[in-house]
Amino acid sequence: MNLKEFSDKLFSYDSALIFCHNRPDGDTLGCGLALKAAFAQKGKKADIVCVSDIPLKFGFLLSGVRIFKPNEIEEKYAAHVAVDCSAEMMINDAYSLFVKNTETFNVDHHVSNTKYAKYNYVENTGACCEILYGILKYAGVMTDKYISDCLILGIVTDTGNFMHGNTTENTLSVAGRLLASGAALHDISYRMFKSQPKSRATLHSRVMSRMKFYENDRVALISILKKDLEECSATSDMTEGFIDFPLSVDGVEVAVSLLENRENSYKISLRSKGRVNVNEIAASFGGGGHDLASGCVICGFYEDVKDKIIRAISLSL
Ligand SMILES: [Mn+2]
Repeated sequence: MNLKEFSDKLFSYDSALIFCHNRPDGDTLGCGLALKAAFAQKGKKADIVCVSDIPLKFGFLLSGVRIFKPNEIEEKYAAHVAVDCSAEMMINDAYSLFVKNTETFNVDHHVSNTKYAKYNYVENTGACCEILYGILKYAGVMTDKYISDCLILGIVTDTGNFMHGNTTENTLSVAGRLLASGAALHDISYRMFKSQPKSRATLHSRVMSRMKFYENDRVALISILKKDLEECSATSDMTEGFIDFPLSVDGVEVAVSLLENRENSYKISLRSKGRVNVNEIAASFGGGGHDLASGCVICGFYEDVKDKIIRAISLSL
């Protein structure tokens, strides 16, 4: 199915329930909010569901939009659409709701996508919002200021403000067209990259002061434990972007972040400068993502989890 066919099919339905991934980022939310607004523009109904709470920093774009939890969904929607979700596990507990409808759509930019829907559109772009821009264009949706803001949010966050290697000519071309239609690029970049609450700054300095190096300083590891969050009055969503700091260290090839999400369960994030394919490493633990940025969950005691992931990385160095 090409992009136009996917767009035609998606917009042939009168209502949609949009699924954003757990621990939502700017890309999944940007896609979700833009698609909901696009449906509204066509006189159709769409709602957004997400298992996680929405980080405060995205509040400025919600403008009264309610993001539902799976158990709050009572209505039936003609189609179910997952945005920026590479696998069933990213929709998490909402997956059982997702598959209650036979008309399921999956639009994503992760190479590891498991094509879990009836209609799948996966393309290796910088942000899923880049793909969504094309879908909305084919559907004849006008990219007004609000939709442009939503889409540029996903693009700036997933490309690290156009600094990651996933920034392509298409990324900049879509971003340019969004700017032309009113996207507040500077304001949104500033909110995402140049401002933070005190609790995050406190957590950041604490976590970075304990950074550890392995494999002749080619691997840098940070850990965020439950008690760190509690003692800094911070929430786990605030750790987004932390991994950029260990990766920035000269000589480091792979950065690892261990986030304690439950007792004896750690959410692992991996970033590579290019030599190591961290998608393969994450996949060996049942996770996935991109070659340069991926993640997985490993259960066990902290020291065991740390040893397992460091050993897996050392085999790829
Ligand atoms: Mn994304």
